[in-house]
Amino acid sequence: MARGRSSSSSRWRYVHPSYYLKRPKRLALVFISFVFITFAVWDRQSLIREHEDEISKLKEVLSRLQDQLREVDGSVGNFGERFISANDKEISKDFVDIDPINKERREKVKEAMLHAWNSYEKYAWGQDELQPQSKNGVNSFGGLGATLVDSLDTLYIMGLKDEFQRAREWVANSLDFNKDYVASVFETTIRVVGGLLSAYDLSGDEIFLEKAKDIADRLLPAWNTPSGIPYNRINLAHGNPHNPGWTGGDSVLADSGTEQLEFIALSQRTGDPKYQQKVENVITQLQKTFPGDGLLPIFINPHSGAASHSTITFGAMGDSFYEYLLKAWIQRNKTEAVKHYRQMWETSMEGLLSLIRKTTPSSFTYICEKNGGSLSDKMDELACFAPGMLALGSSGYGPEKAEKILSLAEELAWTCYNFYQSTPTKLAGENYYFRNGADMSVGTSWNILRPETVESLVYLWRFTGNKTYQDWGWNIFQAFEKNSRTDSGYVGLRDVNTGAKDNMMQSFFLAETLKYLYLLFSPPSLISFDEWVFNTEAHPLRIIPRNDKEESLRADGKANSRPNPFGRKHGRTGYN
Ligand code: DMJ
Repeated sequence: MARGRSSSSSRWRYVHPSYYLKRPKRLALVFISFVFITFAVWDRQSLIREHEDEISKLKEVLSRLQDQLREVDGSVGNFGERFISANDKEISKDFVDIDPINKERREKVKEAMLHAWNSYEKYAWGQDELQPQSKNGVNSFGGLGATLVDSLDTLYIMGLKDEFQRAREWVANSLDFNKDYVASVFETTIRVVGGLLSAYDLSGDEIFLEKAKDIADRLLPAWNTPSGIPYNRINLAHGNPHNPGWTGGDSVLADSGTEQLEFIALSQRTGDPKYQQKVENVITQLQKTFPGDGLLPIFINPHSGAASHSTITFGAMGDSFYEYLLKAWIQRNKTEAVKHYRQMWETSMEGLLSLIRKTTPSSFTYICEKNGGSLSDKMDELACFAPGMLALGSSGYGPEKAEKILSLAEELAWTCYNFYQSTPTKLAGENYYFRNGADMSVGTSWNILRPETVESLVYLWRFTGNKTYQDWGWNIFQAFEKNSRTDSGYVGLRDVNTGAKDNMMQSFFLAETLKYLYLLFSPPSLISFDEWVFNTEAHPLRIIPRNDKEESLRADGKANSRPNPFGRKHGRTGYN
C-alpha cells in the first residue's frame, strides 16, 4: 500500500510548482517549449487564414475572367465555337484574360466595319463599290457586288450574323455573272472567287461554292494561250480573252501568277482538277526560264512564256506572284509534289536580299526596284506585304537563316510603319523615295485605304509575340478613323500631307484592312496560320490535309466530296 501511494504522488510531482522552483533549468525548458508550441500553433492558424483569403481572391478573379471570356465569346460570334480548336481554346483564354485592351480595340474595329458595311448597304447595295462623299455606288468590277462578296468572310469572322445573312441572300438571288463586261482575271479571282470560297469554307453553305464555280468557269478560257501564261482580260459573257493595250500585248506577272490559291482550292472542293491544272501549269512554265536570282520582270509574253525586258519589283504588278509561290506550297501541305514552289520562293528571296538597301541617317531598311542592271531607290506601300510574307516563310528555313529572314521582316515592317508615321496625317502615301541623308520622302501622295502594312503586322505579331506590332496597328487604325471616316463610310485621301479626301471606299478596306486589324487584336488561334492560308485579298482558305488515297481518286475526278469547313478533326479530306 505504502509503495502504491508513493508511486502515485511521484507521478503528480511534475505538475506541482515547487518541483520546478527547486529545478530552474527544467522550468526554463518548460517555458521555452510552451512559447515555441504557442507560436507554432498561432503561425499555422494565420497561414491558413492567409491562404483562405488568397483562395477567395483568386476565385473572384477567376469568376471575373470567366465573365469576360463569355462576353468575348459572345461578341466575336461564331468563332469561339467554330474556329478555335479545343487545344487552342486554352491559348485563347490566356490571350483574352491577360490583355483586356485587345477586346476594346477589337470592338472598335468591329464598329468601323459595321459603319463601312451599313453605309454600303444604304447607298450602294449590290454594286461594286461605294462612293461615300456623293453617296452612290459604282460598278468598277462589272457589277459583281465586289464589296459585298469581299466582305462576306469579314462579317462572318466578326460574328455579324444578320449582315452576313442579308449578303448571303443577295449572293443566292441576285449575283449574276452573265455580264457583257471585260473583267480583270486577277481582280475577279482574288476578290470574287476568293471571297466566295472563303465564305464557303467558313459557313459550309453550298451556294458560295456554286457561285465560285460559275465565275471561275467564265475565267478559265484566259489560260488557253500557247504558253499557258494567261491573258489578263476576259469578257464574262462571251469569253474572248486578251491583254490590255497598255501592256503592249504582254501579260502582267502578278496578274498571271496570283490565281493559284483560289483555283487549287476550287479543285479541292469540287473534285474537278481542271482549275488546279491550269494555274499550276503557269508555275511549271515559269520554272523553265526562272532566272538565277528568282526575280521576274513584270511583263511576260503569253505566246512564248518569256519575260520581257521590264521592271523588277515587289510592288505593283510583281508583288503577289512571290506571295503565291510560298502560300501555294503551304496550301498543298508542303509536300514533295510542290517542293519546287518553295525552291522558287527561296530563290526569289535571295533576289530580294540583293535589292535591300538602308537609308541615311536613320538606317531604314527598304526594298529597291530594279530596271535593267540598276537599282532604283523607290518602294511602293504595296511592297509592305513582304514583311508578312518573309515572317510566314521564315520557319521553313534552318534556325540561323530563319532568324535572319525574320529579323529582315521586322526591319522592313519598321520602315513600312514609318511610311505612316512620317506624314502629317499618319497615313502612308502610295510610294516612297529614299535619298542619301534624307531617309524617306513620299512620292505619289495618295492613300486608298490599303492593307499591306497592317497585314504584315498581323504576321509579325503572331510570329514574334511582340505586342509593339499591335500598338503600331492601333495607331494606324486611329489615323484611318481620324482622316478617312465620314458620315457615310470611309474614303481614301488624295494627299496624305493635306488630308484632302477622295470619294471611294475600296472593297479591300472591308476585305483586308479591317479584317487584318480585327485579327491583330484577336487570339492568334482565330483563323490560325496552321489551318488557313490567306489569299492576297485576305480571304482565308482552309488548308485541306493531305490524304494520298483520296488524292488519287479525286485527281481522276471520280470523287466529289467537300472538306468540312469546321475543323480538321471532323473534316473529310480532299486531294492536294
Ligand atoms: C488588293 O486588291 C490585294 O491585296 C492585291 O494583292 C494588291 N492590291 C490590293 C490592296 O492594296
